[in-house]
Amino acid sequence: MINIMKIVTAGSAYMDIDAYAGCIAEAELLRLNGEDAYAASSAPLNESIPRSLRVLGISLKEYQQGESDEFILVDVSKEDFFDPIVKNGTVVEVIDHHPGQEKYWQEKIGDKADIEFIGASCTQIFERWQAGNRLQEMKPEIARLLAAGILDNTLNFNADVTTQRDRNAYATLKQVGHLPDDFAAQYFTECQASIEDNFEQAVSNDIKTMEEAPKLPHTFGQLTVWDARAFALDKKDLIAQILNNRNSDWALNLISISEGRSYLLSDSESGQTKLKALIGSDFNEGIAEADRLWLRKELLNLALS
Ligand SMILES: [Mn+2]
Repeated sequence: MINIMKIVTAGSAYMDIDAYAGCIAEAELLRLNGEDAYAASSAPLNESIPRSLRVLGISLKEYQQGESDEFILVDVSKEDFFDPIVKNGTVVEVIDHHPGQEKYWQEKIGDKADIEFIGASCTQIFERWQAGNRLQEMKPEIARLLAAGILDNTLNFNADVTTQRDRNAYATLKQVGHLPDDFAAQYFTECQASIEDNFEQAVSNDIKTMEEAPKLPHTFGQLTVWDARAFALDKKDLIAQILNNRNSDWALNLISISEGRSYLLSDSESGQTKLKALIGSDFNEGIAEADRLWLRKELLNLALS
């Protein structure tokens, strides 16, 4: 008899909290439903998974190749981005909230492709627990992980991808996990501390080149923190040093979640000129305070329109 093991995994570059929590919670749900399953990844964890969420006993396991491994992908649907462990078996299910690969997977695995454009994969996984009537069996630690994944991927419900489904999922998870009212502040404050602990790496992890959009600075970083006001002043020289090393035409979008606004950082003349032309923000000592929260991808859409 062949032993089928289901392995829940995500992308290869790094794991954020949406992928991490989604994989762990999906594997737990499969086990409750009587299947052999575990969550595994060979990717590094990023700073969206602070220490308090790396709880002993509720985490990823090391992948061990079995005789018949089936893979379930969470938070990723582009095959090029899959964790390399997926090569050891067959993909039986894809749960993702990034558009682009819906048709491909629909043709390949039919209704086992669950690709929807909502705020977080953790919302999709939560809804599976809800639909299967398993919420009363959800450990508070799992609820806490899923809630953090939704907060992170929706930027505390500020991002344009946020849907009512994400809000509903969070509201229920808050009860299941006995989360305090200021859980968002606690979570993002802890993430901000881990960014500061490993600052250069955190900046380098999210730098994109905007070759397709000449109206934008060529090299464009993005960093998300809870409260960016003091952070921007404190870190702007270090940020300039890191970005200037890549290209003299640069900027960084510093998202301040508690204020619901962005600060644009640049000491580059072309970077400042381009951003002023695009959104009318004036730079003062290398910092422009935007009147709203911008995602870099929204600035890209604006520059291309
Ligand atoms: Mn995600």
